[in-house]
Amino acid sequence: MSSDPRAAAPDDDRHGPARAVLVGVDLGDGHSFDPTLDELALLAESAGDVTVARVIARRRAPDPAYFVGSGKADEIKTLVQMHGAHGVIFDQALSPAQQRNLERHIGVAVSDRTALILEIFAARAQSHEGKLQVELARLQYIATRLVRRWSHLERQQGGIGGRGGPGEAQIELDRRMIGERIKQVKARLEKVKRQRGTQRGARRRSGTFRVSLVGYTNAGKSTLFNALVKARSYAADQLFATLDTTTRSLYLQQLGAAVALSDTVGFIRDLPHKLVEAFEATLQEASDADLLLHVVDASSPALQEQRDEVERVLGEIGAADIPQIVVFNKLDRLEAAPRELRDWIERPGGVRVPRIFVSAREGTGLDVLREAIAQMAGAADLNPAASEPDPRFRVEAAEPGETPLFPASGSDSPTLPSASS
Ligand SMILES: Nc1nc2c(ncn2[C@@H]2O[C@H](COP(=O)(O)OP(=O)(O)OP(=O)(O)O)[C@@H](O)[C@H]2O)c(=O)[nH]1
Ligand SMILES: [Mg+2]
Repeated sequence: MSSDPRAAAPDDDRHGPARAVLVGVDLGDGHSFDPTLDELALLAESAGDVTVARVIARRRAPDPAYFVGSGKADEIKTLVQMHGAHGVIFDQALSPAQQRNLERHIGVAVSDRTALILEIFAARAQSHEGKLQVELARLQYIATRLVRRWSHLERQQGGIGGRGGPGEAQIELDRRMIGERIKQVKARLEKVKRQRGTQRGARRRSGTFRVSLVGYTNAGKSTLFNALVKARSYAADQLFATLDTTTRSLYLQQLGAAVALSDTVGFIRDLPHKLVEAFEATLQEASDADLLLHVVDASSPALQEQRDEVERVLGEIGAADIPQIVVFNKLDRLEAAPRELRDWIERPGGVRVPRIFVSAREGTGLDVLREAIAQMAGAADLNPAASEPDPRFRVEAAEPGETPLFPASGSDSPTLPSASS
């Protein structure tokens, strides 16, 4: 056993991806537990690590010192040495003390699911707002643990090494600096939020029907978004490929009008609470929508758990009562084709909502989906009398005082976007 805490310092000589040992602990009913650790492996991969071994433990309650028992801790240590692993990742949240003890015992960096998710978010954030939100979540995570050195905040990437290395020194200073920084970031986020609120307000007043794609991470939201609006939102076989909300106009022939379609950040089980809080502004896009397209990976063995988790987060952000269309995506991967591409499915509470089977990748079922969106938008009472036309599609009067409802053909007035079907 290594008694030198520096043994847990990041291995800076490492080249290529970090080798990780994954650990999951079954704490019995009422605790989320994935016996395959597949999702954690995908998270690790999304953070640039490779999984070299998986360890499953069973306990009635977490051990206060090591989370797992000392026998398991030894087993993990042996695996780490055998595979030359750079770090260990736990599927459950570790207390700062457990993390420190494990690092000392095993001799490599130890992190948990929360840290991993935060790291992925930090690496993915693109927009100013996204970056601020991630920084706030990380600062809050660190502030509640208070074992990290300030230098860790500067690190944006770098595999397990970037998450390792506890530092006892300077904690008091860190604490104050973190507190100050949190205040700054919150103030800046407030400003961005106001701007976003103004934009949303304009969209609402315009009477445009707002549709948001929501769903578990990797369900295929961005792929579907791209297929529907012919855009190129970043889609990839990574968890949290999308962090920023993108909105495009989607013209629906069946409706004879355009709706606003937004692609949003994906949800995941045990999403760190601070992260949900920090991403409030982004998630607001979903809670303000008139209709949610709940995209589900129909080929996932964890389909039900994933749907439940999404419903739970929707409840948390106040979006439980928004009408839904459940979109069963990845139809091309299903062994048995469904009898109908469109039927009904129950949401929690027994509400029946339309379910549409699609393959965003192959384009199957998209017309049925467009039709369903058009029906919901058509049935919605948008109170057009009180609304102004959407400024993006406003038709300028040809002569002062003359306001044509439709642009005369051949006029150079802006025209409606062409049908995407
Ligand atoms: N076979 C198949 N794969 C699909 C389909 N739709 C999406 N995928 C794949 O699923 C993976 C995830 O797709 P994304 O569109 O990035 O998923 P997302 O829901 O936006 O994911 P996040 O942004 O990470 O939350 C990609 O590898 C896609 O190519 C589909 O209809 N069939
Ligand atoms: Mg996406």
